[in-house]
Amino acid sequence: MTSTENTENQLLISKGYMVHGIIRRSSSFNTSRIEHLYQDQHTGKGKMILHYGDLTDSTNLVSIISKVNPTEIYNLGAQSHVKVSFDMSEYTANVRFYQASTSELYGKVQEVPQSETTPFYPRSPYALAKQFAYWILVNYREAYNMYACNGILFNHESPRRGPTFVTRKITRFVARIALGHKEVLYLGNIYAQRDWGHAKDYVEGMWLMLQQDKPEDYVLATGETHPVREFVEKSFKEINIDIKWRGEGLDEEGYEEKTGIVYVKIDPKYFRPTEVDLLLGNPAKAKKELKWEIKISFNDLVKEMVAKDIEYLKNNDQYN
Ligand code: GDR
Repeated sequence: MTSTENTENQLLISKGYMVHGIIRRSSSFNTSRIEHLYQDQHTGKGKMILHYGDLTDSTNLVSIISKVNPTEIYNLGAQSHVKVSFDMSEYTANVRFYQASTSELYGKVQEVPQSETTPFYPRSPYALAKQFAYWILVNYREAYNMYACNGILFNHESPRRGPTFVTRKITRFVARIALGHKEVLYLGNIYAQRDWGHAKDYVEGMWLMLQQDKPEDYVLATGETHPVREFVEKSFKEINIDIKWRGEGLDEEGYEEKTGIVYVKIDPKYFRPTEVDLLLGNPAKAKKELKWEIKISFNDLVKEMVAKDIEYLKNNDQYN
């Protein structure tokens, strides 16, 4: 479950949709981040139903789709077996399909800023699988005249981001420091640059894509890029620590000047064999055609993520 999936459900519910989600079976509970959405069912306000399923199980997917008969499908799964969803010909004429494509498709820098016309150069197995999904969607749109869109979304974050992604890893750590823990944060490539936006803005764009007269592919991005290092600095600023970096290159460490406490170290374990060095998107098409606008700035995103992590940590013993 991703931060977007979560925020998208909330947006759709607020627009009056009945949302059906697919979750994988697991031996432990893993729905804490959406509990507030579906628990309401018992009070009559429920607008979300979860079905057990898996994107790799086509029979199960076909059965859920037949039962639910949705008007819009948002495929945010990482293992994208888009094709399966199209194996029902009479149904495909009506459904509107959103495919979560990604700025990872741009991979090795070919052009900056990156737009809908920039060539792809995927640099990870994840991005390669996404490239397949991107093109199969275009192919089905052209072959069967389906209403299907690729949203090429640049990084979008929120306090619900999984803790292993770099933004949340940083803000959780900063919250721990704020509350007096003495620890070191280990990071990989702090020079990688990302075009980071707030998931709340991006889900609005995803929805807008499915409300147009004609299905097309759109880049959603802020048009600003920041190195990971800046995300670290800004997050520490939120708790009034002015990180100064020492050392050169990737072995550098951050420390708090007055006391000399080391907060950040580089661990090559987090380096990727092939890195995506620079992502900077050009959202001009979405702005013009969808009238999509970014409402939450980079600074406000950092502020919200740090504040929420401090709040979570204060209120949740298990989180320690
Ligand atoms: P990304 O997100 O790979 O851009 O994909 P992530 O937050 O994992 O990495 C961003 C950049 O930070 C660098 N980095 C680290 N990353 C992690 N996870 N942990 C670290 O300790 C660390 N140190 C430095 C990375 O090398 C990278 O350059 C996200 C995912 O949500 C994808 O699914 C989605 O498609 C894209 O965003 C858009």
